[in-house]
Amino acid sequence: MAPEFMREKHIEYIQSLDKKQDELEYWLSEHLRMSGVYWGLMALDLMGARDALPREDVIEYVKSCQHPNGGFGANPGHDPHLLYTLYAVQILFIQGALDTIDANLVAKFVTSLQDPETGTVRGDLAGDEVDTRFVYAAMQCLSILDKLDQFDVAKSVEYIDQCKNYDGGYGLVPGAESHAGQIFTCLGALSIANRLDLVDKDLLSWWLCERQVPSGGLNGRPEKLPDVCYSWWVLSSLAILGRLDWIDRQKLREFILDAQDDELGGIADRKGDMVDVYHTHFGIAGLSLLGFENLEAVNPVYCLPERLMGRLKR
Ligand code: GRG
Repeated sequence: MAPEFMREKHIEYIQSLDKKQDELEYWLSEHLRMSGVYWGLMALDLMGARDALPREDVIEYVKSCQHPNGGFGANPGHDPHLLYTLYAVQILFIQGALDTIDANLVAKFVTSLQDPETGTVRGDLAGDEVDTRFVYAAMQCLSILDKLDQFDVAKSVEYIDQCKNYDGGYGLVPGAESHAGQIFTCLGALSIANRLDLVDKDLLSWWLCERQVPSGGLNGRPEKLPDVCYSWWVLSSLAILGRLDWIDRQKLREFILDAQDDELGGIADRKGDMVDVYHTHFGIAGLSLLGFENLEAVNPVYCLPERLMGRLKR
């Protein structure tokens, strides 16, 4: 039988993460700090413990990562990147502190990453890496800031449609293999654009529910190992398509609960592995989508608390 959900342990685990500055792991993950704050804050929020991190310190930290061009880096002094800009905006949104930044400046950074000819979006100004993750990140960011009108939504929707595969899924770029993470970002972007009509819903839902393996866990593509994080990438996609009941919810719940660490708290990719804040967040968000453990509801498109969605002007 799977263990109980270890709410108090998970809260303590997340609170402990910022106190490990004498450990190598803390510094090895320096380039991910902004993501860690978003994941930690979200997990706490869904557990109803949103005050477990000091609000003012969080806001001040996020603002200290902003570059004069409007974008945010993963840590103070790091180059700005679209993904950290999204996480920064999400954190400030959760904290009700969006009015402390210049939304137009952030939007200018984000829109400058879109290629007006192709609709592709780069992750940063220095590189030429394009990825469907970035289209989603740009659109969610601008949607929260109420600046989506500054972005060529139709052009990027056209690009996402080019990434659709014969199996109904979506990949990183046109012609790339379907992957659950990329499917989430494409469905998220299409949902923000109000263009879910372009999705082959039945075909894709079949592909998504076939991600459940006999252990109950979900993988990200055929023949791969299950991983707790796909309890988000796959499940949120099924939620967007209105097909959450196409998988065995109880078996997935047990798979997630089995991946908890009963000493340290936190959730790992699968049973017996080391926990981290990424899997802790996506495990809890997955349980929330499944409607278990008295968690706050999470919005499957924005990966933000559902109760705050009324603040969006969409
Ligand atoms: C606000 C929730 C949110 C997200 C922001 C960063 C991002 C936008 C989306 C990431 C989507 C994505 C591509 C997720 C997949 C991550 C992952 C586990 C990749 C692993 O890929 P492989 O090939 O692993 O290493 P598999 O499981 O296929 O063996």
